[in-house]
Amino acid sequence: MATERSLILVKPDGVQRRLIGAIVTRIENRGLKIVGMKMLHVTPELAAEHYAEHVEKPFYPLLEEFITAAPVVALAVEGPEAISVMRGMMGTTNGRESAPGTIRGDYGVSRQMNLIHGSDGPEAAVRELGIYFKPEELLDYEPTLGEWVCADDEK
Ligand code: D4T
Repeated sequence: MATERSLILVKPDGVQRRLIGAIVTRIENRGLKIVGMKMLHVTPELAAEHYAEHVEKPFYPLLEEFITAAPVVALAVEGPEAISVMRGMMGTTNGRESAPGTIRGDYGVSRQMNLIHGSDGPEAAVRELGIYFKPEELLDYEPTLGEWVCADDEK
């Protein structure tokens, strides 16, 4: 078991629909630790860096238009297996197919406007955290309730 960090974005639709609080609350309630948080406007250059694997895909122009259309909230989220825990909480890409109980399944019906991004593996997490955060913007602290979230051998 490993403590991991994941790059999470509340996408422009989540910001515009006033779901920042609902999404952050779910992350906190799950017991994950927020170690970085900022609001920013994604530029076309940043979008191309983040979505490098999709830049040549037919849907990319619309994806770029969407992700740059309003601010996002970027979060660095830490916890035991935080990457897969967050992916599970997010649900599948298309909100229409996402299970109830997931963020996308509870709040969305769209494939593009799917509210949240989360790193899909350890390498992606390191790369994406490096895109959105300077090292000094990721904070180390001991959460007061940490010892009641999971056992020492799960950290
Ligand atoms: P992200 O990367 O935003 O967390 O979403 P996923 O990991 O769930 O999905 P993805 O990488 O396959 O797609 C990235 C992003 O592109 C949007 N998209 C995707 C789109 O607008 N049209 C499409 O046809 C596809 C496949 C949705 C998420």
